[in-house]
Amino acid sequence: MKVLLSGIQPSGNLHIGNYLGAIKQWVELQKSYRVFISIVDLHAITVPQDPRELRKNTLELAALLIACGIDPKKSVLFLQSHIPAHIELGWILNTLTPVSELERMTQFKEKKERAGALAGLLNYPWLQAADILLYRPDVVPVGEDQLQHLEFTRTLARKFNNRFGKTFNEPKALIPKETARIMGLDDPTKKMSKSAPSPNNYIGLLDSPEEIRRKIKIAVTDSDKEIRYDIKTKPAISNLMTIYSAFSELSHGAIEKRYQNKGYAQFKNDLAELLVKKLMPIQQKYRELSRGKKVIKILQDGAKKASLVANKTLLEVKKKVGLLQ
Ligand code: ATP
Ligand code: LTN
Repeated sequence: MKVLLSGIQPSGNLHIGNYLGAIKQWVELQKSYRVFISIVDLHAITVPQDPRELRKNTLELAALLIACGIDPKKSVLFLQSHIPAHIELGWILNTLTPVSELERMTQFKEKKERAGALAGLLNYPWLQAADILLYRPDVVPVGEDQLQHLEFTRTLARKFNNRFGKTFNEPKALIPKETARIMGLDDPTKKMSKSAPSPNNYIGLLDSPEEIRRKIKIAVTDSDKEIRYDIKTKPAISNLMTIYSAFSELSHGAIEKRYQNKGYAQFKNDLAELLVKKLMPIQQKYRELSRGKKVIKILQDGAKKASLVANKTLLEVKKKVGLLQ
């Protein structure tokens, strides 16, 4: 079976953009891939975190991923910090990494403005490369913003192979097309983001029905009243249609037909009810999971399974590099 690996930061407020752009694909691909999902808590601390919040967000994310359909029987869900091999391989890859390449990374340049140029932020990419290469995945589903980190990973794999003999494959990025960029409800020119200044920007997976209805009601629309998909001239309604389409499996054309000669109010009302209905089972499952110790147990099992694969790769790498066993 082919292998898929992805990572997600436990930064709280998971929204429908994260769900449609990432998690939904992972869930679907469980049918055809051996899936590894790493909650990258060591990456999260490259920007300041409140320890209590970090613990809460990590458990919340694990429970939400399971509630969304990541099945611990099929897939390996684990915390990055539970597998020391990530840091060990990361260190070895770090010794092959020119500082200039790290300084050139868009994410580093952007985040250092906000968080300051800490070494952890600069060194983020070689840890991500280790996250990936340890599991020898065929594909790595990521958002467009991560393409640079994936290219960096592939370059490191090639470099290591050239120097020490064929060890790693070069994994491919897998980018979802339609839902790759769900835009903000309050500003359709920018992507929906949990770090947006206002929570009206996004629908959180844990938002209550009242919040969902309120946020959709006040979502920005375009100047005319037509429900028509045109990303250039009608970016706001097109974004809402993409959300509608993703949750209903109706095409943009079918939605246009359904809402011909009906105004935005009817469309928005139906979209809100669709979201309430589709998020309800996820929220229910999440609440059940949050009550017991089941999530912790799943993460412990995940760590056991992940470490078997990771330690095997690490041992091979250490031998090749000349580290005495
Ligand atoms: P922030 O919004 O604070 O920058 P984020 O929401 O992008 O963070 P990440 O943890 O970086 O959160 O992303 C998790 C996954 O969700 C990634 O694969 C990312 O590409 C995807 N994703 C995030 N926002 C969107 C969006 N608006 N549309 C589609 N996919 C998204
Ligand atoms: N940098 C990624 C998260 C991430 C990741 C990974 C994704 C860390 N390690 C390994 C895929 C594979 C992000 O910010 N979305």
